Amino acid sequence: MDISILGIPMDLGAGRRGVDMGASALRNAQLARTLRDLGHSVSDLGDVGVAIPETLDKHANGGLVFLEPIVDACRSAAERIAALPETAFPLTLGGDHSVSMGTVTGNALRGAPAGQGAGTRLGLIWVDAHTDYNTPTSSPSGNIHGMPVAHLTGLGDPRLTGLGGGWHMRPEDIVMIGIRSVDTREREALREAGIRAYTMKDVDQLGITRIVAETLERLGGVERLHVSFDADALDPGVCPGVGTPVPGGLTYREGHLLMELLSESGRVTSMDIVEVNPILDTHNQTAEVMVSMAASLLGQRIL
Ligand code: HAR
Ligand code: MN
Ligand code: MN
Ligand code: MN
Repeated sequence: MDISILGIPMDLGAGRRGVDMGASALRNAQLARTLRDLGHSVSDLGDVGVAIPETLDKHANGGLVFLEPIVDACRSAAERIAALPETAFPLTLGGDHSVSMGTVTGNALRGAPAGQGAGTRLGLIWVDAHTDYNTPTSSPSGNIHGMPVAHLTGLGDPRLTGLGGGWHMRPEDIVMIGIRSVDTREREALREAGIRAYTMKDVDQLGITRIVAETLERLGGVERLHVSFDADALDPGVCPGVGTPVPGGLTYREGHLLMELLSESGRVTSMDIVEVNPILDTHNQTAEVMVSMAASLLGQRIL
């Protein structure tokens, strides 16, 4: 596979500093070399430009903290990804999870004819402790990393919902896995939208194997799948370097099995790794675990 790595070193969407260094930590954990050793051709496209928070005035624009620079970074990421050939596998490195508004949009627009509302159908597998389905009015924090999924489906602020020029995700094309932290108003909105979310209770009861089978069947009509992997989906014991840890997460093996089974499907065409926070990490463990997750998704096997 031709893998294109793109960094988006942005922590403007998170409530605390540090995930802007996530892309660097993932590169330092031998991401490119690991994927090359699997036989892939890997090109690192460098980073998208992101404003430096210390140079900005931290104000909330209609309930959205750092809205304008986040829109700019997401737009740059979307443009870079949309311009990649359809055969490339974009592997995007956050940054906080608000970068996914740019990466998912860019992947949907890849190979699509230009124009208002253009964009292809893309399945979204959201691996996260959180559902990230807040809107500016429901968000308890104003932090945009809690809002990307809502905006991808067209709910929320027009400056963020407009990144795809009228393209939006269909809620029925979204499946969430690893969920264990949902705000009250998010819960209602998710139910209303009909987004399938597998909680940690579901992981315990059904197991990853059945969840992946159901996910692939639910997304059966969608040709291309994007995996957006928030490091906090994994248990804080496995990935301590995250800004919003929630106990009771996926084990190391549950994470790998999820990636291995998705890899075997042959249908995943792009991936994000987000929310890695080296300031809060121990010896870059979280970045190393996330590199190993990417390797499993991209074909690494035990035997
Ligand atoms: N739900 C909370 C909020 O909106 C926190 C969610 C953000 N944390 C994340 N996202 N890491 O996955 O503020
Ligand atoms: Mn997230
Ligand atoms: Mn999260
Ligand atoms: Mn378990």
